[in-house]
Amino acid sequence: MPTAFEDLPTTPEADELVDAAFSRAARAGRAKTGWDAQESMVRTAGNVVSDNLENVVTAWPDFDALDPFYSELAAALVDVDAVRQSLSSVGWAAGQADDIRSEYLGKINDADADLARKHRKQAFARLSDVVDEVADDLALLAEAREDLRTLPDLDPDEPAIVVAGYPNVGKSSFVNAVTRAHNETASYPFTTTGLAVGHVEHRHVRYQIVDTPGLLDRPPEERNEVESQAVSALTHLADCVLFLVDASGACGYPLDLQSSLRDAVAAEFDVPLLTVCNKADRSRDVEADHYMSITEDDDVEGVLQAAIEAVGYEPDLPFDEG
Ligand SMILES: Nc1nc2c(ncn2[C@@H]2O[C@H](COP(=O)(O)OP(=O)(O)O)[C@@H](O)[C@H]2O)c(=O)[nH]1
Ligand SMILES: [Mg+2]
Repeated sequence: MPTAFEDLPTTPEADELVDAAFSRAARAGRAKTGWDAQESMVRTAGNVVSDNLENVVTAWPDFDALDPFYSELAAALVDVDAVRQSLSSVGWAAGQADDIRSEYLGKINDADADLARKHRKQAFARLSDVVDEVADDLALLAEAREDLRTLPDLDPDEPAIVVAGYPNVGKSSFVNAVTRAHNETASYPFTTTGLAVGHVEHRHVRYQIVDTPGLLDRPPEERNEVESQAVSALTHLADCVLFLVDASGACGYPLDLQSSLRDAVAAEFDVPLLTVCNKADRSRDVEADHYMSITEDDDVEGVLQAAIEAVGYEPDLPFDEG
């Protein structure tokens, strides 16, 4: 399932667009002579500029209509207001290009071939100016597109189990272990925010298992603005949180710190949170909902099933299961 921004087409640079418009126009002109050639060049250049600018605008999804998970994640990565502003400027420029084409086609209509050539040159200069005026906007949109295309392959409509806990408690080990056990593709990192996702299937429902290094592995007050925004996006996605603790202390974080992080995460997420004591082969010395050892393969599947149960997902079946 493509993310909201995966299919955004490349945004042309201002120079590229002007070059493309004028060379297409020159080709159209070469097929004709005299007045006809000038008329055809203005029509073609105007169309190429306005169509391309219009396409940039229409390719973007409406931020207000996006699933909150994606609109918040997008806000973590790009300045949404700046993107909106640039889209509106580019839309304005598309309209200007349209107007210039009509205006100069009108002038050429009443002109002889010589005067038509002068009008055509003026029309080109004005088209070029209009595109130049939005050069910065086109550059901003091109950059925003690059940033947003890397959004993780998470589906707001699929149930999601979010795995949290301090570094080295076993989050990645858990995601990898359950993903492998279900013969699914391994999780992969989403570098911008550190999100990684694995999948498991249970009773024909696909669950997303989301690893959260750099996000839900430290106290909220230590997150920067982008991280806070990404966590906020995650709260829209999560259907259940697995909070891993390591009672053995091998992870390097004392238990009281781990407990207060768990309380902070529980307060942020409005979904069931299960406390899981991992590395139970080393220590079980903490109150938890589940005790597991990934290295010993002890109750890993049990924890996954408990999470799936906590999600309580009821698919809309197209038919009765009978
Ligand atoms: N003894 C023991 N070590 C574990 C267990 N689960 C993970 N580890 C080890 O803990 C370390 C950190 O695990 P990792 O999955 O990278 O933690 P993350 O930082 O939370 O993703 C690795 O060396 C794992 O092999 C476990 O159940 N028992
Ligand atoms: Mg990890």
